[in-house]
Amino acid sequence: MRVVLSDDHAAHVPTGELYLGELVRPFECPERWEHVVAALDAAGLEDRTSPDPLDLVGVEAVHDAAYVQFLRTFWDDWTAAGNTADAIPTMFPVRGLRHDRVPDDVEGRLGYFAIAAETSITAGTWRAASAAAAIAQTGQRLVSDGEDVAFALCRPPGHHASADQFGGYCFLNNAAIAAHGLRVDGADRVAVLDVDFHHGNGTQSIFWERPDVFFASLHGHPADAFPHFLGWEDEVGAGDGAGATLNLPLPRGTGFDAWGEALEVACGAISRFGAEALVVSLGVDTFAGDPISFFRLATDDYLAVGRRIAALGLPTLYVMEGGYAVAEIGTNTVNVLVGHLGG
Ligand code: SP5
Ligand code: ZN
Repeated sequence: MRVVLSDDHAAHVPTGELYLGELVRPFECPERWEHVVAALDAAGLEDRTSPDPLDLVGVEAVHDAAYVQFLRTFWDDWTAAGNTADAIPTMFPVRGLRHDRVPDDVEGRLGYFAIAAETSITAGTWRAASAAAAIAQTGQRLVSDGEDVAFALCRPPGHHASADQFGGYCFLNNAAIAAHGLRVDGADRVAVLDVDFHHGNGTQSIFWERPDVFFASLHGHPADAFPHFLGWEDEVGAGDGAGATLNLPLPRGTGFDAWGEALEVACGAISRFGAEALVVSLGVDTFAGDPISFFRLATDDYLAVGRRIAALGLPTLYVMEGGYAVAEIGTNTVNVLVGHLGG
């Protein structure tokens, strides 16, 4: 299996994460990447590729140009204003406030383009986030050019990033960029299967009105879990995209029996949709030992996840999303890939 990855992920190292009233060591950390690479080594998945340069046209097909410009230039503006610490948004254009005007003020713009205050922007955020998007694009092109399956080891993750907002540790929506790229490079219908513990609000919103990209997500019910404000089962898409979104929210304590049944439902829907290519938003924060999530999957279950996805028989790009049980993230992630390959 081709694996696309880059050391540039290490440029994004936030100092702290605002969590339950404290600044804690961020759950989304560079060690996650190291453990995945070590597990790839251990499994003999050593066919490594560096990303091609970022294709900005492909990025701006799913993100607003003004948002991309914000991400690229924000750190310079923030430091020019005299700030030295990581940037944490504190005020947002919520109910009753306007979001048709972008503030000039650096703090105002930070909140305008954000969904949550647990995600910091640092000096190296653009470097890492743009490299992650380039990794997804390179993996996508490998699949479009005929690889059966590839793995884009993206960090930071992407599925919470919408057309114009960051948060949930995400800046550019790597999976959405790849899904759109698969369309451009020849697949008439593409599916995104999001198996991260959290609802992929960004991916859903990007494809909400599109009939050509099916989005299916298994996740902790938004009544109980981040991102709190999207991911109910009555969200099915709109306009031309009505029926091309499938949400399978699941309760606290969900183990592999119930989770696997939901995966079966999602896979059935993807087959009926007639997808010609697949992007998997691969988060392993469904693991029982995950520190911020509440499903109960075991390490061996991930082999069965990969086998079921492979049975779809689609050209597939796996894109790394979440997973915060750092010591186990490598084995859990690689088990999906090994299962896909028939192990
Ligand atoms: C890509 C990804 O997995 N992003 C997840 C971002 C979640 N950030 C918010 C975490 C807050 C979790 N609160 C859990 C409280 C447990 N008592
Ligand atoms: Zn997650």
